[in-house]
Formats: sequence, structure tokens, C-alpha cells
Amino acid sequence: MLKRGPFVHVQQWFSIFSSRNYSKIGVIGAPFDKGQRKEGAALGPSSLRQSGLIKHLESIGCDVHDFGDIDYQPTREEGTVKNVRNMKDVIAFNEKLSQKVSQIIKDGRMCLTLGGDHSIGVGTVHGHLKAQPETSLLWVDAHADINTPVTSNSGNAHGMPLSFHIKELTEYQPEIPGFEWHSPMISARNIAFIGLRDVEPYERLIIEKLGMCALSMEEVHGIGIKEAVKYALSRIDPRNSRHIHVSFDIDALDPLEAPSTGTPVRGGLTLREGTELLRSVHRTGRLSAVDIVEVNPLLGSASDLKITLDAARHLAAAAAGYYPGGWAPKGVTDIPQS
Ligand SMILES: [Mn+2]
Repeated sequence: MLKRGPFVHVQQWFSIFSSRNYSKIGVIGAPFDKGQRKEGAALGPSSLRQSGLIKHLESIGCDVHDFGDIDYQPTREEGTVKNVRNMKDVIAFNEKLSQKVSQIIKDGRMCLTLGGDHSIGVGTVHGHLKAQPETSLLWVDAHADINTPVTSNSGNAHGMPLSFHIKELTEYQPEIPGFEWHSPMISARNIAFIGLRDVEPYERLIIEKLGMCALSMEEVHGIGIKEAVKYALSRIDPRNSRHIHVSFDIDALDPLEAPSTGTPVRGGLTLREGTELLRSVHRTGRLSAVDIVEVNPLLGSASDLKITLDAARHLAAAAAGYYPGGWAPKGVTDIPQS
């Protein structure tokens, strides 16, 4: 039996508040996996839907509109950009995605994008910034994804999306034919990383040169996830005034929590930390876009996939403000009698 006291009142207030705070969500699928070599991440949106992610959001009280998938057939033509594999497809896919994300946000819905590999962050962040230029970005990831085509070792676009968005990196980008629709629209001071644990030397150099807020797993471990999120938001949104975009790579979670992904790294966030992170951002009232990327249904066993899809569903619910303490039925104050 719970004691009556201030703590219980706080919980009650919070649950009453939460139960009224239904999220309006627009879901867009981004079935694209040409930003890296492994096939399968393009099947992410369909397997996330099949796993009941959208039904789950509805069951917790969200008003969800599913806008379907971005319709795109990869050309598989090699582009003319040195050291970026499939750049032509990356550019064409993301142009469509950017437009859709803008439209969903302008319609007043939180845009939930289901990836796809992380190269789709080119379109989601661009589309968000077009709709809401005053936006800060939380990049939740084991990797920094901030290579330019010049610094990249792999030539994989999923390791570069951030570099394309950052104003301070403009002069370090090569000419990219067909990419004229895109321009860098965010300053490095409005971007923070959480969950880093596999950062390449040139990526670290960029982070340091630009003075970016980068919380690796060491900092998360040191101060705890709640403080880490609070600190990151205070750095990238010091006046509590900006919209917030969370680009959540499922590989930010530990492989024990999300094994079906292309570039897993041990020592990651627990699912509890991931959901706490998203709930914290939701509580600001300014979370307007979330990407969940790099779920690859072709990797791992059936049980690995189920664990990964479950994790993604919990993350989506947390972003929508799901309160794990539950809600009493709306408008009912008494326990029914026989
Ligand atoms: Mn990533």
C-alpha cells in the first residue's frame, strides 16, 4: 500500500497531465539502405509496422496518421561524387523524404520517420529545418556520422549525414551534383551527441574544432542519462525555446537490446536509458521529429529481430510521451462495483 504523501501527489499530477497530453503523430517510412553496404535496412519500415508499432501508439492514446513509405526505386548508378557510394540515390531519395517531413511538421504533427539506414537523416533533418528553422538536434548514436566525403574511410553515406547539415562545415564539402536542393541549415552549437562509443579520428577532430556537445557512453555512465539529456538540451537549446529533433540510431542501444542492426557496438545504452531520454525530451513539449533508423530485419535470428523491434516500439512510445505508470480510464473516478 502506498503511503499518502507529496511523492504520490506528484505522481498523480504527472499521470493526469500525461493522460491529457496525447501526441499527434505523422509516420513516414523511409525504406532506403543504399547509405551503406548491407541489404535489409530498407525493410525496416515494413517490419516495424508489422510488429504493431503504429497500433501500439494508437493504443496509448496517440492520434496517428500513417503517410506510408517514400516511393523510390534506386537507380544503382554510381554517382559522380568521389568517395560516396550511391550518392545519386542518396540525393534523390532524401529530396523526396525532406519534402514529406516538412509537410507532416507543417500539418502540426510530430514526424516519426522509420528508417532505413542513417543516410535518411539527410532528408529528415533538412525537411524539419525547412519547416521549423529554429530547431536543435540530438544525435543519439554509437557513431558520430559526421564524416565529410573527404574524411570518410568507408565511403558510406550513413556515416556522413550530419556533416551535410552543419553550416560551419560548408567550406569542407566537395561539389555534389544534384544536391543543390540541400544546404546546411544548422549551426554546430545546436547539435549534441548522446551515446558515442565508436568515433573515428577525423570525426573527433571535427567535434573538437566545432566545440560540439558530445556525450559519449563515458559521460552518460558518469552523470546518468537524465542529467546527460538535461545537459545536452541546456547546451543546444539554452533558452528552452527551440523545436527539437531526435535522430535515434537503434545502434545507440546496446546490442543486447537491439541486435538486428548493421554496425553494433558493445557497451551501449540500455532500453531504459533510451526510453528515459525520449520521455525527457517529450516532456519539454517541443519534440517535433524523431527518426528511428538502422533496424535491419535481415540480420540476426528471429529472436534477435523480435527484441530489436520491441525496443523500437518502446522508443516510439516514449517519444510519444507514454507514461509507464499507466493511466486510469478517462472520466472515471470510482472503482466499479459488482
Ligand atoms: Mn547512425
